[in-house]
Amino acid sequence: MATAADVLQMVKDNEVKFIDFRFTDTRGKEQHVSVPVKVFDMSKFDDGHAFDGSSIAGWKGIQASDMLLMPDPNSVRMDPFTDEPTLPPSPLPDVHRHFDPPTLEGATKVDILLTLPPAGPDGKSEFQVNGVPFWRAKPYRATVGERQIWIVKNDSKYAHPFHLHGFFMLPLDERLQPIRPMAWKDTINVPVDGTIRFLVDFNERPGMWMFHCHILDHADGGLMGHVHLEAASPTDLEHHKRPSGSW
Ligand SMILES: [Cu+2]
Repeated sequence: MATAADVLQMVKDNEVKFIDFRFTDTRGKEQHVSVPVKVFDMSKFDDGHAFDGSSIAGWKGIQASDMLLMPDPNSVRMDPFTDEPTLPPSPLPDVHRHFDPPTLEGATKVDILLTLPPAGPDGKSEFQVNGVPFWRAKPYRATVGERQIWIVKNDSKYAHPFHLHGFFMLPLDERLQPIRPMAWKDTINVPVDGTIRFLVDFNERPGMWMFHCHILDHADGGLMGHVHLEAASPTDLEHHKRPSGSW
């Protein structure tokens, strides 16, 4: 538990020049107001910091928008992204989300080999996924409700941050057990001469989903692919409907 006194000590120790008060509005957008350190003292923790909330969506109009922001000493952090030493209260959660390990039994295995064959007589080279660059590849297939375990081996002399659209990936170890602590990943690096393994749960949203190396030159050079996720029943498609014109 940090106290107001701890915060003032932190200000002193780090020669902080500005305090950035941050809060999240009703719609989940982060808002902030910066003040020079000379107007920041113990009274801010008792009296709050007065500000005008009229510019915040969904809050009161200008005639009724005087508000008080009450700093929480427990949420204080040094801001690493400013030139001047700045204290923003921008807390990271201490407790991460818990989830039960998904069932791996019955998951379909998909082997992926990433290569960069030597350049041809024309001097051109292309990255390949299972022996073909993106422009000659057929989509990989899955059906809604299917779990797949992808084993992605890198035989090229470049690392490839592997990114899959639309679904998160659960990293697995050599025994195909979840790596602890478990985390759903958006991108997983495949090191040079390395292999990654992950579980993906294609549980909704049929359609064409892309995967690619997140080094965009590699993606452009052929290291991309598609997963054609087919609907298992008409209700899968219901879920996929969007208002026209939006994507
Ligand atoms: Cu790459």
